[in-house]
Amino acid sequence: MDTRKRRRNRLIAAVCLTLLLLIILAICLGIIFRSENGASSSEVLKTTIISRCETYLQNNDPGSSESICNTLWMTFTKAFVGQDPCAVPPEAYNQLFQAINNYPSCNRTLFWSKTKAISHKYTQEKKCLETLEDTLLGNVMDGLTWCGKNNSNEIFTSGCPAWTECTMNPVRSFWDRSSGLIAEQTCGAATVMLNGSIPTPFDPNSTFGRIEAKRLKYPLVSGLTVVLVTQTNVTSCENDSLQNLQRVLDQSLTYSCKVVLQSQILDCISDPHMPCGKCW
Ligand code: DVN
Repeated sequence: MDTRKRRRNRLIAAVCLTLLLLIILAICLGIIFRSENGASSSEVLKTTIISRCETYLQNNDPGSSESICNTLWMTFTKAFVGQDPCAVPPEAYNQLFQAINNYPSCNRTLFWSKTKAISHKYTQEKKCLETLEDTLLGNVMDGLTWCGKNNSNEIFTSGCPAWTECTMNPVRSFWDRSSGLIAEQTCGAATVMLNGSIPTPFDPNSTFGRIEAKRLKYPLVSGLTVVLVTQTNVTSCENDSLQNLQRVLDQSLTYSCKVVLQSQILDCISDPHMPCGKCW
């Protein structure tokens, strides 16, 4: 009996030791894997955001407090970390936008829709107008993806809900909130660059159509100029979707529309002596 008991105890001890060794091996492999593959996605995102923030402030607001970028990161992550990635409403970012709220001065806001590249090339080269992505938060977040998950401190930069998968995802809610705020803060004459090479330059389901156009209110805003960017001169400002835009706008706003060849804008951008007003 004793021999059998001793043999059974030795087997149990061997199994426990094996399990313990496997657990230690798994932890070591995890640490090695992570160190070999560098930082976690959360650390990569934080580094990207903080460095973009610091670069933006160095270029645009050198005297600003050093703590702004950490405040940006902290209030940004509070909006979505630990949350279902399809249950993050635009209001989740309220604290972030209360902390960081720089907007273009009057007469300088440029909206855009399906013209991202040329709009940004224009604002970055000519410095006359500013898009949302030329503000601190828009600049820092442009092109990034992020989400969290229920009851977890993890931050993911892949595998997040797509733009149309669910409307209250962290990325889309950020852009909806920031777009609404820049429109509400717009004053004086506003401009929008629309794409004259597509059938509906004004898409009511776009961010500009759903959110921004509706928030341009007289008398804070005096009017809207549409710059209809075309490759050839076949498009006109009489396009049906532009008639629809005029119906969506506050009827007290002045409205104008101008067809402009993309080549004219690009020539203007590339000529540092050409004043902004000559680009269209
Ligand atoms: O006025 C601008 C600016 O203020 C911005 O905040 O909103 C306006 C531009 O948004 P928009 O009117 O929807 O214009 P677009 O060109 O249809 O979409 C702008 C961006 O939103 C796209 O470039 C996408 O961003 P990305 O991935 O290129 O960095 C994103 N987007 C819009 N619809 C999307 C989408 N991304 C994926 N799937 C979609 N269906």
